[in-house]
Amino acid sequence: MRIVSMVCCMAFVVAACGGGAAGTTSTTFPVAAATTSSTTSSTTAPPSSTTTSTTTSTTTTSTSTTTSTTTSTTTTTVAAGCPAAPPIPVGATVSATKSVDADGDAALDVMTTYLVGADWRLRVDLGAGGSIDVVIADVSPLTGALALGAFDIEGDGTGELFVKVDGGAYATLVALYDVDGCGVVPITIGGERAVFAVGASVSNFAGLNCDGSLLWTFEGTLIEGSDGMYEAIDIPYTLEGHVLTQGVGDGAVVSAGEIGPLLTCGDVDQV
Ligand SMILES: [Ca+2]
Ligand SMILES: [Ca+2]
Repeated sequence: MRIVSMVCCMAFVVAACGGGAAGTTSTTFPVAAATTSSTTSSTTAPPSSTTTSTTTSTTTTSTSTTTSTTTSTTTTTVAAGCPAAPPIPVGATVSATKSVDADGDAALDVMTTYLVGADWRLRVDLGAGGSIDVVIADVSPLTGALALGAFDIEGDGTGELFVKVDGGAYATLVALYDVDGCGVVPITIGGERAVFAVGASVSNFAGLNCDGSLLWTFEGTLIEGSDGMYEAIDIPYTLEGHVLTQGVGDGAVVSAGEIGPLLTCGDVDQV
């Protein structure tokens, strides 16, 4: 019975990223080698021709080494991240900021939801450099959008992004997103954006659990005349790429005391 007792002890290991430039120390060696070689040969050659050839050789070698080092450093920087998006506009309203690893490179990224004009936007500033900034479709103007955090649902190393996008009388609606290259895409079920209810009232409850390989929804309805018992069902979903596929559910009758936390996916915020 997964509803009651799912306690995920997830070791969310974020490796420290030791940044460091490589390949710069070799710059001086070709120059030194060329100079030494030229000097040696000039010792045995006639003085007049030695002076001319040594000068030419040293100048040529030095120019060539400098050019090649500069080109290599520039290429590495571009390949490591994504293009920089424009900064969050002055006057925008930031609703939440979370540290996540959305692209799975072990460098922490910053996930932000904010309102500018009439648009709620989701922004990811990547630890490797660059940023992604997209409009979130179908956000309730009553609740706005709220970044809740990220969890690696299927265990492939990338964190899926949890965002509150709507809310009703007892439940909050949570949508899921994936970083895909230098973009962010909604996770879908049956071709539609995946949105899940999380919340509880006296007569109903609904929530989400993650176990490191599957996403589980659970929900229950009070059985009338049962003295506080609920008819409940758990449903597993597998995530492949950006698509969730529903598995076979499992029903049970539970008491109110047996209902666990309503959102248990690592350190993703309760709603
Ligand atoms: Ca990252
Ligand atoms: Ca993942």
